[in-house]
Amino acid sequence: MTNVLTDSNAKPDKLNKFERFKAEKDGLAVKDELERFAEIGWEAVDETDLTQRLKWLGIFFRPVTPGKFMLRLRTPNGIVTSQQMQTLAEIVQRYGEDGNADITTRQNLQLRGVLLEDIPNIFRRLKAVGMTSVQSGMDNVRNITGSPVAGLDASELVDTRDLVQAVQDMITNDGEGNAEFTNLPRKFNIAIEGGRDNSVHAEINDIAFVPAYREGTLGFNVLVGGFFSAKRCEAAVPLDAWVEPTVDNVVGLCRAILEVYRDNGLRANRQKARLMWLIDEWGMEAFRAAVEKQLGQALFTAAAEDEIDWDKRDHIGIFPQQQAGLNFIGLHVPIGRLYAQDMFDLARISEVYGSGEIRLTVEQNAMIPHVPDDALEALQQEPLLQRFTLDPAPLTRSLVSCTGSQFCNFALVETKNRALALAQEVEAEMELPNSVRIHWTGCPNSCGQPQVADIGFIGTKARKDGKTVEAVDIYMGGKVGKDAKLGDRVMKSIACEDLKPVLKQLLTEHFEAIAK
Ligand code: SRM
Ligand code: SF4
Repeated sequence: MTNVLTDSNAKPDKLNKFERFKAEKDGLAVKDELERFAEIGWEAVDETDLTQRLKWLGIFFRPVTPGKFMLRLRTPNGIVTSQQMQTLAEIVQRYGEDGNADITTRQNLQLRGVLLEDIPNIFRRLKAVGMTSVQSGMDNVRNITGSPVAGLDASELVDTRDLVQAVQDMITNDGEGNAEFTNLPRKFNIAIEGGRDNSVHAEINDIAFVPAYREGTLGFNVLVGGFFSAKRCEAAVPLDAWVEPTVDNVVGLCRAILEVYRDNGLRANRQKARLMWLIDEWGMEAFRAAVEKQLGQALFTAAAEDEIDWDKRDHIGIFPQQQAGLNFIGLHVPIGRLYAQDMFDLARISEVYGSGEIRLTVEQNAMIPHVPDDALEALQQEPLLQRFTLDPAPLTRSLVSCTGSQFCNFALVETKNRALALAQEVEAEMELPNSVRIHWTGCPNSCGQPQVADIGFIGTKARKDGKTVEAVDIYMGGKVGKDAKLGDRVMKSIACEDLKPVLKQLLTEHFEAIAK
């Protein structure tokens, strides 16, 4: 059943404005109007279609750069072929200085500078290379993350690639758009981890599958309800369920949970519409029972322990694969920003040295898999690897940043450029024995995941010398990998212009940094 609002909060007079415009016209409906929009130009498009419904197709109007749109793709499990990367490079190249792409914290790509008049042609080109941007924004399931070394890592437990693709295909109707799941109460995140190091940050997803043995059989324990929002951040909690790692089981459970959420999720207050709020209201037992009912069968109870027992790896550098003689190469992409030439180079390098495949990570980096031992030396001489290095300095190495004020109208501060400049300045002045994971996010929406970082910065505003200045709240204590834990706020409203000495002190006190 589609778009049925059954919760007590969903009486028409109580619906929030997003629910009202969705009820008037489904977001996906703009798919049939793209040619017309392209003809009339963005200024003439109905405001709700322009600023909201187009996001159902991944097309984001940017108030900061009106007329230059952001296009958010879907890259299931963070896998992109060289042909796809080449096509994306050609698309952004057309936009000159406005054109670029960001690797996102969901192992995904967003293109910048896109003109609405070009969208029909861009969509034809994406389809020709097997890509889609459908349902990547607003009240939809976002890019589904999976282990970035799936099928490569000798120590992997489950290869997540087919599972992630199958879940995406179910949700998006093979990329064509699926009206069954285009009116969720809010955004929704799914992650499938196949390794021991929790490389997808399972705990911050609405549904997470983590490897676990039950009575000697390998499968997944299932966590639900993890999310970040401006008002509340929660790690996912056990559903007390275990599934076999097959497409039918994983897709079936995702479908059942999504249907329960779609039909019962809270729709009155948009700040309380994520899955965890429904779980809170019902209690886990009732939620689990509803999922079982929707599934039409009982769930296995969870395995006592999961198999996440390693520290998180960042996959930067050269690593032997499970296939003898082959390696995966993790490139550090500073703050995840790619320009057209970088994308052409990645496509070419992956073909010349690898198998024509590129992987993306939630740390906003790229990987080239399937590089034979005897190609390693030549690959390391490539000019791109002088910038996307295999051995970055300890702060830039683990730096993650959301979009910030350059393109995002929610932003309270500039993030990406500032993050990189500060990390490089501090690295020039201090010795650090280990990499320190610093995450920047431009506002409390937390797209840059500051709560999972060793040191997280959340953009805010502060008063200094009678003026309003860009500032950050500082979070610390985020732990990733085994026993993942969210960090807490340790300082408030530090003006960005005063941040360097504060960061240096934190690095000295907590991370054994010493002055050079
Ligand atoms: Fe996000 C909204 C960027 C990952 C929580 N996020 C936005 C928007 C769409 C706001 C807007 O319209 O401008 C940002 C687009 C800016 C732009 O032009 O790029 C935006 N979010 C991003 C990205 C690009 C950050 C990045 O630089 O990597 C990430 C895209 C992921 C993707 O490929 O789909 C991104 N956002 C996240 C994450 C991290 C994650 O998923 O692991 C979170 C926290 C986890 C979560 O959702 O539970 C996140 N974004 C939000 C929220 C707060 C959600 C909430 O429940 O309140 C918003 C605001 C909203 O939805 O109302 C938001
Ligand atoms: Fe924009 Fe805020 Fe998300 Fe950064 S955290 S991308 S500033 S919404």
